[in-house]
Amino acid sequence: MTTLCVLGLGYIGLPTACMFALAGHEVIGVDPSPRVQAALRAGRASLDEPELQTLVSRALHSGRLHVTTRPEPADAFVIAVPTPIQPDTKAADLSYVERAARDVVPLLHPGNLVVLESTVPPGTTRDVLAPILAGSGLQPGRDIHLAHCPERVLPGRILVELERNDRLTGGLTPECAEQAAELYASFVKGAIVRTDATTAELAKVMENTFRDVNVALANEFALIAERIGVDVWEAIGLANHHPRVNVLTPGPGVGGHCIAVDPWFLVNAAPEVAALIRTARSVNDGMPAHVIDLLLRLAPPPGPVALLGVTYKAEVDDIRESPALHVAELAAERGYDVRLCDPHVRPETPGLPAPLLPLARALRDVEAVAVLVDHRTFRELDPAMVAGLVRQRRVLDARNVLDRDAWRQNGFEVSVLGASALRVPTSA
Ligand code: SAJ
Repeated sequence: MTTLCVLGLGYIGLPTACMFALAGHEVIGVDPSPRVQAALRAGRASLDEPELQTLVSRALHSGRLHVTTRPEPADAFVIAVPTPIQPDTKAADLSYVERAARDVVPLLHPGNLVVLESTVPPGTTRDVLAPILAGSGLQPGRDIHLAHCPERVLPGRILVELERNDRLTGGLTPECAEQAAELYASFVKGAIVRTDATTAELAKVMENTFRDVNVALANEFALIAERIGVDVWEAIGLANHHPRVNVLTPGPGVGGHCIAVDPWFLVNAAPEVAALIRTARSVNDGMPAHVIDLLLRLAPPPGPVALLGVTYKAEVDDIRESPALHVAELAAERGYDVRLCDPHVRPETPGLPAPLLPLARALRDVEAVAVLVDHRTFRELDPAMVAGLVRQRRVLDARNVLDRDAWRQNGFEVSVLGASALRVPTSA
C-alpha cells in the first residue's frame, strides 16, 4: 500500500484516483475547482461518464479517497492536469503542469515517484518537469523517480479502458520506468510497457495524430465524393471490405481536448517536416464551414434552424473544441436564427452561441434541422414527429445517422454530408 497524491480530478485524474483507491492505496485527490470540490464532497461525480458515479461512490465509501484543494506529502504524485494549446500560436500551454510540479516540490522526499499523465510535447518530462522538481534539492532519476505514463482512455469508455488498455511507463531512467510500472500494475490488467520518458511522450502524441490524419482523410474523401456525385458512405463501406483498409468516419470535424490539440505538439516540434499533420489539421478544421455550405444550399438565412448536438462527439458532455459548436457560431454569423439542442449539455453552460432548448422547442417552426452529433436521441428521431413541428421539412445529416428513406417518405428534403452532390462553380 502506497500513499498517492493525484493532482487534477478531471476526465483522467478522477477515475484514476478512484482506481488507485479501490486497488488499496490511500489517495489524496487534489483539485482547486469549487465545482469539483462541491460535487465530490456531496458524493457526486463531477463529470458525466458511464459508470463513473458508481466508481466514485465506491472509492469514497472505501474511505481511501480523500478530496482536497492542496497537495499533501505522499509516496507518489500523479499529475493529470490539462495541457491546452494557445489559440493564436498553437504552442502547448504547460502552465498547469508547471504549477502542479511547483506545488509538489516542497513535499518531495528521497524515494518519491512523480508521474506525469497529461499529454505533452515530447521532451517535457526531461526538459521542463525534471528541472522544476530538481528545485527541491533532490535529483530526478537519482534521488526521486520521474516518469511519463500517458493516459490512453476513450471518453465514453474510460472505466473499461483504464483497466484493460496497455500502458506505457516512460522513465527518466529504467528504474523510474520500473517504479511507475509497479504502481500501475495495481489496477491495470493490460500490458505495461517500459520505455524512456521522451519516447513515451512521442508515442502518445503519435497515437492521437494517427487518428486525426485518418479522420482528415475520411473527410477529404467526403468532399471529393460530393464533387463527383458519389455517396461516400457507400464507397467507404466498399473500400473497407479490403482486408488492410479501414477508412474512418467523415463528419463535421474533429473536436475534444486531445485529437484536435495534440498534433500541434508535433507540428511545433518540427514545423518544416510536419506538412501532412498540419494539412490534416486544416482539413478537419475546415469541416464546420463545409457544413455551413451544405446548410446554405438547403435553407438560406435568416430562417430559424435547429442544430442538434453541441458536444464534440456522441454520448459525452464535453464541448471543448467541439466542431458542432463551431458550426453554431458560423451559422449565427451567417444570420441564421439558431436554436441548439443537446440532452448532454446544461442550458446555462457558458460560451454557447445560441439558446439551448429542449427538443420540441428547438424544432418548432424551424426551416431546417441539422444533426451535428450522433447522440442516440438524435439517431432515433422520429421523422413524423419532427414533421409535425417544423415549418419547412429540410434536414441536413452531418453524421449519416438518419434513415434517409424514412425521412424522405415523411416529406423531407434530405442532405447528407459526403453524399450531397455539390455543383462546383466554374470560372468560365
Ligand atoms: N471523429 C470523426 N470520425 C471518426 C472518429 C472520430 O469525425 O471516425 C471525431 C469525433 O467526432 C470527435 C473527434 O474525432 O470530434 C475525436 O473523437 P475520438 O472518439 O476519436 O477520440 P477522443 O478525443 O474522444 O479520445 C482520443 C483517443 N485516442 C485515440 O483513439 C488514438 C483516446 O484513446 C485518448 O486517450 C484520448 O484521445 C486522449 O485523451 O488523448
